[in-house]
Amino acid sequence: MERLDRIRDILKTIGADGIITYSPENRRYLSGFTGTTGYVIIGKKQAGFITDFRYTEQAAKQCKGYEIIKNENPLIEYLADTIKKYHINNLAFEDDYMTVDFYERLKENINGIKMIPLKESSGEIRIIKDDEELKNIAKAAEIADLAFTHILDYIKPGVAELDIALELEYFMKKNGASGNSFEPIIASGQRSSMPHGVASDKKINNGDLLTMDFGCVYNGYCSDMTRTIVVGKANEEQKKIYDIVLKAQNEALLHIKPGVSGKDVDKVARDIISEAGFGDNFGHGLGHGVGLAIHEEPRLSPLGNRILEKNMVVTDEPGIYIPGFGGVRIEDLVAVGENGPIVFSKSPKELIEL
Ligand SMILES: [Mn+2]
Repeated sequence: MERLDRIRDILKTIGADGIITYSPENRRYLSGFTGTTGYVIIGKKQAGFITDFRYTEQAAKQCKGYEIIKNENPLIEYLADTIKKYHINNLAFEDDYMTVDFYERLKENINGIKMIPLKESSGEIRIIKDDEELKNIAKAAEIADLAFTHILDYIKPGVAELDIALELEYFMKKNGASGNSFEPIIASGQRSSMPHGVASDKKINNGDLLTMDFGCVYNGYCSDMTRTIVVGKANEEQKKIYDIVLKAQNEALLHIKPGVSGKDVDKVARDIISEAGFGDNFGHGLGHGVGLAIHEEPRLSPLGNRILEKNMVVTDEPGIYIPGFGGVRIEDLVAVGENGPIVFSKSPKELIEL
């Protein structure tokens, strides 16, 4: 199985010959298991899926190439036995997920076996998407696009941000999504200067900037998009800020291709915003990877050293936020194609005045 080969290659680079993983995303990615409890242990030749009686039948159907092991209590002994049975000497683990308590109990039960934190390698596991993953992400983006078109008819002065959030979620679920990929950010008027202003009971006023950042989950895969509109007629300052962000977003998009670092793409947008005089008002990274998790590798930010490769999926989402005035963010979801970006988000980006 391709994914098992890939993880074994990653393990080699950190001197490990096995791994225990149970974060929901890595568990699903490596085993195919969609339930909520289960432990993946991969050795040089074997792979095991340990779960309790509630899930053994499901695991047997979903986890191809895995030995299904039913655990009783104490769980930790079943894990330790499997690690020993697979002759793992250097066991990688998810240091960004495993609790200290779990780490200590496992270590106690596998004495002599070295435990190696995945650290940065953790982000490498799911960083390149296969065709099926790309299809799921594209579908999740398509549902979000439909929801955006739908919501434009719904928005009018007097409607609360929370109502917009609820309507988006309802619409996306009605159209095949299993849920939001995160709590929608619906920020209007002065609230739009808060990059992560989740929906409140504030009602939309005429003349408000309205930032909507949302996405859904389809077959386990996330989408993420942002559009900012003006409810009513935009004033000159709103238009000016919007145009700068749009220019930064479009220019950065053109630089999303194999061989370029996340940092370089971020710089393209950041330079445009800084030169326009708003460098201090763009206080977050340009984008992030998206897949089974809403935020994953690679990062497009001043710290993004990872070189982009074909079939990574990232967001391009510059913004300008001015306290007391409001904010603008525009975000597309994009796959890194062989020669440039493949943009999943199809919603228009010209300023919409409702
Ligand atoms: Mn995003």
